[in-house]
Amino acid sequence: MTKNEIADALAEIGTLLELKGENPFKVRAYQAGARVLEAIEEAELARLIAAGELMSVKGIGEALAQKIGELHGTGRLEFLEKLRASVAPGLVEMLEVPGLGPKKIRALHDKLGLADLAALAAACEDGRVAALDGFGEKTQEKILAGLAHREAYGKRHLWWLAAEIAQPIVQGLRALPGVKHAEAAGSLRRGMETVGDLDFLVAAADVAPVVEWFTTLPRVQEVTAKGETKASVRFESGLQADLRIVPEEQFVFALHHFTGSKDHNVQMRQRALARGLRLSEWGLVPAQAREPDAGTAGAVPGTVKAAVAQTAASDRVVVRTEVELFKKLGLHFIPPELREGMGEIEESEKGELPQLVEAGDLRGAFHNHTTASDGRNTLVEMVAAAEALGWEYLGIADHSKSSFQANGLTEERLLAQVEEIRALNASQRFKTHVFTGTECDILADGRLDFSAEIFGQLDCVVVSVHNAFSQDEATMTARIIRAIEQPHVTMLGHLTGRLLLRRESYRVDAAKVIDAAIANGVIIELNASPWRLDMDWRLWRKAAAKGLLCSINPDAHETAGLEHVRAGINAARKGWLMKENILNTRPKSAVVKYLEGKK
Ligand code: DGT
Ligand code: CA
Ligand code: CA
Ligand code: ZN
Repeated sequence: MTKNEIADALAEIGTLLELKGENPFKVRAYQAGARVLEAIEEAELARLIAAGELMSVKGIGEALAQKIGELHGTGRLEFLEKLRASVAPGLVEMLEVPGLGPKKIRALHDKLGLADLAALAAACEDGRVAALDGFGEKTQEKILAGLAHREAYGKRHLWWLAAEIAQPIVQGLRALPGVKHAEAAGSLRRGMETVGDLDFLVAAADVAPVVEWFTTLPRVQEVTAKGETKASVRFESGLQADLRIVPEEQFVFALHHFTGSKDHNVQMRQRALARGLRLSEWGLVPAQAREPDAGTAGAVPGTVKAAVAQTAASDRVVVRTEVELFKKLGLHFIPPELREGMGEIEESEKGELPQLVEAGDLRGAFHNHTTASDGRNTLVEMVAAAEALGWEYLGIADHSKSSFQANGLTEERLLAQVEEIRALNASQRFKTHVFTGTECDILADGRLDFSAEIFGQLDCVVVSVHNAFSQDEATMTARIIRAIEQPHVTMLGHLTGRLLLRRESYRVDAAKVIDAAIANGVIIELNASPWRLDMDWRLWRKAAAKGLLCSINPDAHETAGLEHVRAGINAARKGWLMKENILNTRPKSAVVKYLEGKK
């Protein structure tokens, strides 16, 4: 386990102990231990454990040292597993309600006997929560709003988390005997920022063993359907998944159909009909294929499936790959990310689809945090991780002084970091070059946290909004435009501030900001954090065509966060972006030139 994962485990222990009403000193020891760990470098932690010297670190006593050692060595902790099992799941769920921490949940449980969200909602509705010491009307309202939010958002899941669940399942399906092909289709394959449910597709002759394997996966909480050719399950996280099993010759049609989107499918079917063909998840057949007699095996008379079943084998259009399927309809291959029914079929027909950016095109990334502000890994650790990814460069952009809640840097600390980075580059310790920078707050009136003189000493200036979210659209738009009009600004961070499934965007006129960014030669980032993916993919195609330059920024707060650029690549592809549209596909020398040209 990495030190950040261990820190998370310690923090979780603290939370669970607090939920159980344990001794506050014990609770605090775990919370403090988590923070202490974050300040130690990974290699140093390994050394301390190996040498048995963990207890020499201030804030780590015997109990913690033993648990850290166990987690580090085995990736598991029996103590934590038992603790999890001893706390009612309903209480843990309450932690996700904004405004509720372990202390309040404890009080709700002890004084009102509440143990799950349904009971909590009922108690809020009849005013029992407001009457409780330390709660009041305002808190009760906030809890109710949080519950309503949860209801609305709880139905979808972040692409990143859904992909983490889906990947091993696809691998597992492919490894089953008799399975010819397996893919995850649906919105996941199209790279949507959120996913409603997973759609697995398998080509196999023998259905039963595949269904058996799928419905007995470790994290399956409930099997909601189990039929002859399909099954549906719900995982512990609430995510649901459909599995469909088809004969090998139908696989490509089913894959295309269940990849969607619905709009894309409708247009494809119309296109097929215009060419005298009928396209469905079952196959591609001549539109005038004879209507079947009643009783065709497994097919409802009059349906396309029946038509396919009745069509002489020689009439059926044989297709082995999606490339061939598109070709039969006079089209070039359309990557799944573009299948949103937003003009991709027309462009494909003309042979004018873009050559979409790929993960391998990235040479580095900007906008990353370190322990200097609110990151969880040191500068050196971040650079080492970037080097391990094969990146030519890494841009650091810690928060600025107004973001005090994120330990933002003052001028003095920023300039000290610049020195540290220059020394690191000069030492040639890493192959990855480090660009200096800041994620500078855009103040409420559009001024910036640092002067032009400070900016002049940095390679890259990212400016972002982190407060006064409730401004009206005109004020917010003018504020952001004022910020990006200032000299030395390289790029605008997270345009709308949205947190997917958690927090709405602030109000801003994106079109106006895009025009201003282009006019001022400022980049807009595609923040690749799976919770942000901001600016939204729906805006990129038009913006890039107008000349806006993109940068895919992980906004990493720890080494593992650098890999979030994958989510950014997805969103960029959905936005029709090509390599040329993105700064961090350029080699270091070209990036240096670009940044210098901005000064
Ligand atoms: P999701 O799950 O809400 O994130 O979105 P999808 O796109 O994965 O939708 P889902 O799971 O309901 O269905 C998977 C695909 O199956 C969908 O993208 C297109 C296809 N599909 C589903 N229902 C229909 C339909 O009524 N008509 C057509 N043409 N295709 C459909
Ligand atoms: Ca789906
Ligand atoms: Ca589905
Ligand atoms: Zn930010």
